[in-house]
Amino acid sequence: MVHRNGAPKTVKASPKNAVKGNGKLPDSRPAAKAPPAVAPSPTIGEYLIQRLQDYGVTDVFGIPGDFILQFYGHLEASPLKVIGMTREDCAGYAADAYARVHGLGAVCVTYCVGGLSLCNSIAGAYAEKSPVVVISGAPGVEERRSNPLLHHRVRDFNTQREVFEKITVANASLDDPLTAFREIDRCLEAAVRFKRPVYLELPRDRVNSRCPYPHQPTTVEPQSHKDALKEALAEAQQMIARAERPVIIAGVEIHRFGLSDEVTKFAEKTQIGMSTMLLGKSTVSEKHPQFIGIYEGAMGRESVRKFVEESDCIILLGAFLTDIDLGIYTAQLDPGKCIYVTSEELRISHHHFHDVLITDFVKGLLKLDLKPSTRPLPPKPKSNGKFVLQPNAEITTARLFARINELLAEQMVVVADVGDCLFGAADLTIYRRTEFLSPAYYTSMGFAVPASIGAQVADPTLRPIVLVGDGAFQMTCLELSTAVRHEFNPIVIVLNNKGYTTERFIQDGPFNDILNWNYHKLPELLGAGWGFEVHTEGDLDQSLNAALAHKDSFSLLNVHLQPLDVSPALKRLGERLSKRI
Ligand SMILES: Cc1ncc(C[n+]2csc(CCOP(=O)(O)OP(=O)(O)O)c2C)c(N)n1
Ligand SMILES: [Mg+2]
Repeated sequence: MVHRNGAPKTVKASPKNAVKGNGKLPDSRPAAKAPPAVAPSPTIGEYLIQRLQDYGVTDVFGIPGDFILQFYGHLEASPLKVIGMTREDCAGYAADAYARVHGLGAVCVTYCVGGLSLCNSIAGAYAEKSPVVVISGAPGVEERRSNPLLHHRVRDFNTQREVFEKITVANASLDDPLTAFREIDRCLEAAVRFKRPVYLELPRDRVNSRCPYPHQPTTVEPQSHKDALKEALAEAQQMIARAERPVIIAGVEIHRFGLSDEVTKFAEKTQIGMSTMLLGKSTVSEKHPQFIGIYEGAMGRESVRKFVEESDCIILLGAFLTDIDLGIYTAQLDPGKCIYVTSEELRISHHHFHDVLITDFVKGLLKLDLKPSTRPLPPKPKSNGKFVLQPNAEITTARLFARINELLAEQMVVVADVGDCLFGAADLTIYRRTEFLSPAYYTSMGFAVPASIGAQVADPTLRPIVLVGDGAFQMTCLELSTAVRHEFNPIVIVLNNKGYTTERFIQDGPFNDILNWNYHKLPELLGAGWGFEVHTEGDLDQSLNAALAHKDSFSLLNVHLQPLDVSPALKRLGERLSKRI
């Protein structure tokens, strides 16, 4: 999958937004030289669309409403494609997935009823570092004058913006043409630089306001402090050279900043084994000979856990140490033995460095003069051999994942929702880089189905394999309507364990029960798609083969599982936790 780290293709003003001359009309008197033709300065709406394109955005997700309709008109007339969704939160998940695949995503909604419904998915994008541009309509500046009770208003006209202030890295109200153009530049740059969402509010009477002065897009290239970078690399070199048992852990930011090649080359050059964390799963190829497996504390494979925790130099690159990643706090990592770099922090043992960019540090590591490590890699997991089908056996979670592992191929992206499907998915082997999408830290149920739409919009050659629990599926499954409209063909596997099994695992009660739907009948409602009901391994095999063959629409497998049957990963966690208590 292509990862673009979101750098703008060009920052030059295009003919559409070119601002030439002083804005005065040419004079009709004969002159020695004809004055240059004056192109009208761009409107705020036009400029925003142009800048999104400069950053490589080709599609915008959302739902219109009267406060954003004018801008939708501009979008329609532009090369950007609008992908209409059934709900704004789904549009947010789709834009988030698009951003993860493509480098920058955008979602466009109406005021408050649309915007506030986006909050949860944008909070997730913030937490998991996915750069999404939120564009919301708003009442016109002129119509706010006498403080009227315009529809959709909550408290005052700034309420929605104040809410988004907390869940975005930059925000602006494009209410003044004097500042709006610079504000657009500032916010888009912040999204790409910090890999977090930004919020732009566009009052409906400002969409067609023109720039009153010649505006050139601005970009500021952040730079590392040279001496700090040099010292940090020198210290890292010493620590790695001294280490007898080094290990690399690549995290999600390695994907977001487009550094997977550098990390892989660093591992190859130094012969150090590399691992990832769940949120960064498939940041480096899981087929690479030096890939040792996912590190997830007590939830992961024992050999990987030992290899990492017995290390005297843990090189954590772009990894956030979340509780899910650390196997619900069961991991033991001594900070004194870590080289820890993210876009927000650089710590080598207990020394903290400031003003060092992750990109410069990782590229710098690659240039260090280091002897190859002689530490033997942990043994690869024993393969259970080829999946031998037992056609009449009742399907179990473990066997379901074993069969899915066989199915995975290039050009597939695994999109996992929250619940046991996420834990089970950790054990899948993802062929190429960054072909695993999931909300593995924020863990908001309902992500997977809409995210699969975003992934396929970003790269139509990818076929999504969506792994989703019955509970999460009930939250956002109707977004398959959008898949039908665009002839997308995700293979959606519903782990129907009749309720909230992950929650049952912690504390059971009737609150974990849900209605058992005929999930496989959804194609009837939507007028397209293929539905399959799966009770046995034979059913599973047949329906997966049929789903692979049906490339014209989505396929949905309703896989019946026992309510207390869980994945091997969740079982491991349970067993190890119980040993410690
Ligand atoms: C939006 C949201 N609401 C509630 C939760 C709390 N929660 C975590 S897992 C879970 C159950 C998930 O059920 P299901 O999708 O059926 O997956 P299962 O646990 O059965 O594998 C719940 C309710 C959540 N993570 N996200
Ligand atoms: Mg369930």
